[in-house]
Amino acid sequence: MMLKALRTALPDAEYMAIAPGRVNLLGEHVDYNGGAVLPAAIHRTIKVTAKPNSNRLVELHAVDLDESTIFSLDQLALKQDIHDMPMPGWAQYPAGVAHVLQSHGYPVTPIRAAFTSNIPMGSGLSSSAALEVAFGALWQEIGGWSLSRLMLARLCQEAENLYVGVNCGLMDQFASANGVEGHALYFNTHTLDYHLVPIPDDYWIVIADSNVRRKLTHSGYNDRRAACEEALAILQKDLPQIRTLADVPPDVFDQLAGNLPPIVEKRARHVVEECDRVNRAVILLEAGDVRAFGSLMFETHRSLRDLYEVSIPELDRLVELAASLPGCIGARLTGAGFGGCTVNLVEASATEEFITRLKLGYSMATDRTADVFACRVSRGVDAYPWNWNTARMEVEESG
Ligand code: NG1
Repeated sequence: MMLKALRTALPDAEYMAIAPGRVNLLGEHVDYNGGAVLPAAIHRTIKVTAKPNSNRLVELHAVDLDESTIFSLDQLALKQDIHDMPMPGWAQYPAGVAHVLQSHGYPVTPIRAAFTSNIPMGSGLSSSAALEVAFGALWQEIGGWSLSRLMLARLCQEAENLYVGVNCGLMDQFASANGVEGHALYFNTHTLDYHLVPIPDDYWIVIADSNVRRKLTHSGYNDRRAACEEALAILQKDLPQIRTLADVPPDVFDQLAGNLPPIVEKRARHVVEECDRVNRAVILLEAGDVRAFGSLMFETHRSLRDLYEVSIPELDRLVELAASLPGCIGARLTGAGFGGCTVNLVEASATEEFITRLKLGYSMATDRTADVFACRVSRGVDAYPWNWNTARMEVEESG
């Protein structure tokens, strides 16, 4: 379906880029506190096809929204289309990437492009990062520049921070750019070092979308960031050597926690303990102790609910229901919170029944329907020359 619509929108495409969304297995709200995270790229993607233009214009068609816009590569700072009207919100992601690439000296090729996505929007699966990374890789492929995937992710993050105006960490773009099939990425957001952690293939990652679109994400997210900054500044008086909250061991935090205002203490405690959980979790996963890893997912959910206070009743219901179902060894909200999805770790043989029963339980406990799906852990972004007449449609359709 995705490819047919793309072919209709741009039959003479010459390039294709595919970028995945991501789910974060552990390490929530630590990527802006210098902690390590454990995301995995998922088998839900954004696909972009493109053909170079002979003028200075970028002509974009969002197939799923059936909306189009045209903007000039010479006037990106204005965030306007060629009729001097504000660009649609979705166009700011590719425009932001083009702007940042140009400002770093990479010549961006004007294009006609169409894109489609099966990553649910606004649900914590990083559809925006995938959109940025897809366009970044596409322009890189057309331009033929050598640019590491890490650098590409950083430029896309810069686009999101400075152009779109969302002050996010690097996790999302990193995962979309660097994902590896069957593996989570243990990524230190301070040093930018990472290594691969295999996910055992007798377990499935199951995502449950509460279908509560996120509200107050912006203000809630920024409040949490501000509390973390306040905590860091206070703790640095006693611990001048620390650069981020991730540098504070939990036992040291316990000794100094009384110096923090109560709300700030709760927020910082989540971060300090979550950083510690991720480090323990990786050792467990590498030792094959998936069950103990799953327990840490439940712990993270409690911490996000009670200390960081970013859960909502619907996400709590999904996690409680999951915990009661056979074969589920871990569940928690994923992403920023305030709505969106949970991530569940489920024994392969129990996955089908888990999905059916979770959906049923959720619709009985709330007046909503959840979208629940198992997902394969996929590779990161890819971009290459494309020709519809020689394309291997069946392979690409599954990617
Ligand atoms: P989601 O919820 O996937 O948008 C957000 C941030 C991440 C990270 C998580 C919390 C954006 C675009 N991304 O992710 O960088 O901080 O929250 O761990 O805001």
